[in-house]
Amino acid sequence: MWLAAAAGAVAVGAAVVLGELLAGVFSPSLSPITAVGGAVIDAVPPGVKDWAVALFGTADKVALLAGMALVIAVLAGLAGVVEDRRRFAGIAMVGVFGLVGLAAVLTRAQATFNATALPVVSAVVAAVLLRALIGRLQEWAVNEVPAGEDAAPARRRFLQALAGGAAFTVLGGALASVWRGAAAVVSEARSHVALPVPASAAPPIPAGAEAGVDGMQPLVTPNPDFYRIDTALTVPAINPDTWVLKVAGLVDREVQLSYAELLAKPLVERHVTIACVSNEVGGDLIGNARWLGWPVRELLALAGPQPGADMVLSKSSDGWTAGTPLEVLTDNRDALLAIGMNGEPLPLEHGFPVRMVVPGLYGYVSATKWVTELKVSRFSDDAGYWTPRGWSERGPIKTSSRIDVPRAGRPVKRGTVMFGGVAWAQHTGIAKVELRVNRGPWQQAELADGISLDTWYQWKLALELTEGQYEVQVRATDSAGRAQDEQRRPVVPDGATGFHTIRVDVQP
Ligand SMILES: Nc1nc2c(c(=O)[nH]1)N[C@H]1C(S)=C(S)[C@@H](COP(=O)(O)O)O[C@H]1N2
Ligand SMILES: [Mo]
Repeated sequence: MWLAAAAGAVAVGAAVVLGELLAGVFSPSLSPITAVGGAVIDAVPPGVKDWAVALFGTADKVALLAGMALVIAVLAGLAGVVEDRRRFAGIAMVGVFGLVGLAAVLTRAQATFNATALPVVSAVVAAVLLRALIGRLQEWAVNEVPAGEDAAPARRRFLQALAGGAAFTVLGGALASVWRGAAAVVSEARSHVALPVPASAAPPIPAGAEAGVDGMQPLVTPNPDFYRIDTALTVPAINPDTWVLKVAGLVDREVQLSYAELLAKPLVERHVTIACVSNEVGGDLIGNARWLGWPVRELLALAGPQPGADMVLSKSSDGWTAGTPLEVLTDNRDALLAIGMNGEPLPLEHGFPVRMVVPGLYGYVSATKWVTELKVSRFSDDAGYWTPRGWSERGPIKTSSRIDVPRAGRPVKRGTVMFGGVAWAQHTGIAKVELRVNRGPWQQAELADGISLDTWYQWKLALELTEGQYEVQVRATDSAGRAQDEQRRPVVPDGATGFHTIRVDVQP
């Protein structure tokens, strides 16, 4: 019975630790343990909370985690014993644990679809491990009865698997808790950041900026839905109190900036749509947010770039770099050292405490998250992370457009069919969006007001369509009169081109 209980505890322990390690890799906000703990905190009556705080003081969270570990271990041990008595009964218990995890994840404020993956993965892994361990234990028990000497290999197999699982749980658990600790300290620091009132507020969103088509993506992308692209295996956890940005290289004087100093600067708030060079035509690696920050040109002016410099190599705490034309960082556009995203301090995944946001350039040459250094340099002397890996040295965003409605694969009814989507030409603006059906004449769509030249624009067009299959394409023209490139090109080396093309199935 005790061995079966140990098997249960190890199976579930290893699976929970795996979930935490995966959360460490992908995003701290996915942690199932954090979700369950958060749900417990929300669910207990205030009296119990007061009692816990009085009893454990600032160690209340550690006490909660220890309590959760104890409860999980006891229930998991029980699952082992039950599985040993009746096949699949323990697995059913593990399934219930998974459902509890899933429910906890779904009740969190920032619930996302991705967050549901980890409790499911953990439950499946726990069930497989439990079955494997109990299977070996039973083999050993069966062999022991008729002939004692046959028991040795079966016993070894069980004990080895048990020890392996236990070692993974302990070592993985230690690693996960170090990550957790670092991320928790930084999340706590982030929650205490009070974003200053901007000296220059974002211009209000024009009343006509929403095209008003059902099923379109929101004009301003909520933080939890904002695409995330980076090379960071674990999200860097940077304490804002110790963060400093160094400006060095070809400058008259080196400058250092602390987080507190940055917050005290006259900040500006602007809507800017950023995009990834890996965004396929029609893809979703693009998002629009309201960024709060200090213009990079003001910081560079303090340092005084020297003649001959033509690039700024921004570096992140994990060593990633981007090479941005000096000209773009010093012209009149709102290239920002950003600290806020849609009214919140930057989320950890999006570069907390400070990142760069540069209107008009793809992220890989401009949008350095967790930024810690700006080295004023020359393109002939330095290169950003992706340039030696086959991507272009320069990465201006290409004018493009996307059809969001009707959704791919969703048949529509004949008659008036509403089309809607977005178009962007950052820092130039969009002048015109057109659609064509089955390569017929281009028809001009109704273009919504832009928030600014640096954001995407929504558009819509109602077309009369009879039953049948249609190919619909979209084309944007920027405010300088340049139509988007028709030629289909892949994302490498400097961004995809071509018209977003969808098939529409119109039904009677
Ligand atoms: N430190 C760091 N910053 C980075 C990257 C990275 O890999 N590491 N990727 C860049 C790329 S390729 C893009 S498209 C944007 C994406 O920003 P987001 O994840 O906030 O949407 O971040 C940029 N900043
Ligand atoms: Mo990117």
